[in-house]
Amino acid sequence: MSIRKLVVLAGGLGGSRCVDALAQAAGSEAVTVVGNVGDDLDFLGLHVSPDLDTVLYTLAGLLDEDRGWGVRDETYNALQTAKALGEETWFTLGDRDIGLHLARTRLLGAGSTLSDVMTRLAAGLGVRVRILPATDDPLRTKIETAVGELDFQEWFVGHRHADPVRGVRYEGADAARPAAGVIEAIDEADLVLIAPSNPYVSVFPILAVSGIRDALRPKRVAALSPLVGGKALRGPLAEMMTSLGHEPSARGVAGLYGDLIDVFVIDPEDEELAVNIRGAVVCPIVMVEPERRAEVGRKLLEALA
Ligand code: FO1
Repeated sequence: MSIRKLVVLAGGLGGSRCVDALAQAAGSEAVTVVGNVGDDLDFLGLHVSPDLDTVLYTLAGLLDEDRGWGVRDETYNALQTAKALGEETWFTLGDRDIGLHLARTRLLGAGSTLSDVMTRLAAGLGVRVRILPATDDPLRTKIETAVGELDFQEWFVGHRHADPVRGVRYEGADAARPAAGVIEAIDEADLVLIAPSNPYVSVFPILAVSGIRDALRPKRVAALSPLVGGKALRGPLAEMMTSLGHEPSARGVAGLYGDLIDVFVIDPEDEELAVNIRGAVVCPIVMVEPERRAEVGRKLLEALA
């Protein structure tokens, strides 16, 4: 089967690297991203969409690859001024990044939807992959911990994701509708790929939007394991799985997706788990170095075709 149109459900750094790999292998026009907005926040009066922006900056070649978020070669003059004026600065926004948030916040205030804004920002940065938020409606991930329920970024950045997670909730999901174009893109796709992102805080907030899970049912859906050798390349997934009572392994993640997926791609390092995973495909999935991504993307498409 040839894969001409692909939808990627993506959040965070793992998601953006995967989108980059597939766009290099299949061509930018072949790929539509349906991105997580559960970790969006309003900070210093600006609307920040970290997961969508990580995808955008990665594809534009602007991402700070070492840090995994924000723009490389940043400066922080605006934030320092805000700090000197007594404003909150626990969430680090660089000057260039702030420029993007200023544009987004103004456009949203003038009545544009987040999906319209993302189309405009992508065009402005020369990105040809279509980046859609899962929803234009408010949806926020909430993390339940021993110290109470925290907003996602309060837990992730403010508390350095140190508090063990007791539960995760997607506030607003019941009322949230898919953004314009999301269901159509899924309907037209030859394959829907769930990126190697954290299921709880990147993928489930997308699937929580009414209509998206149902749209996936007739499709061929493949997921890439976000854990290799039981460890996430970045982020707290393994710890979250343990604290939520699941085995922190590729097999554990496949179990979380259950019969939503037809194929589960694991890294050769986890080959011995394949016999116990329904629809397991073994293929290299580590795509940290930008120069290796085209090859990883090509092998992945070959394995999934
Ligand atoms: N992550 C941090 O660990 N500390 C930060 O101060 C921080 C700021 C930030 C600003 C813009 C942006 O797009 C991302 C930012 N991130 C920061 C990353 C972000 O919290 C996470 O990448 C995601 O939300 C989790 O996928």
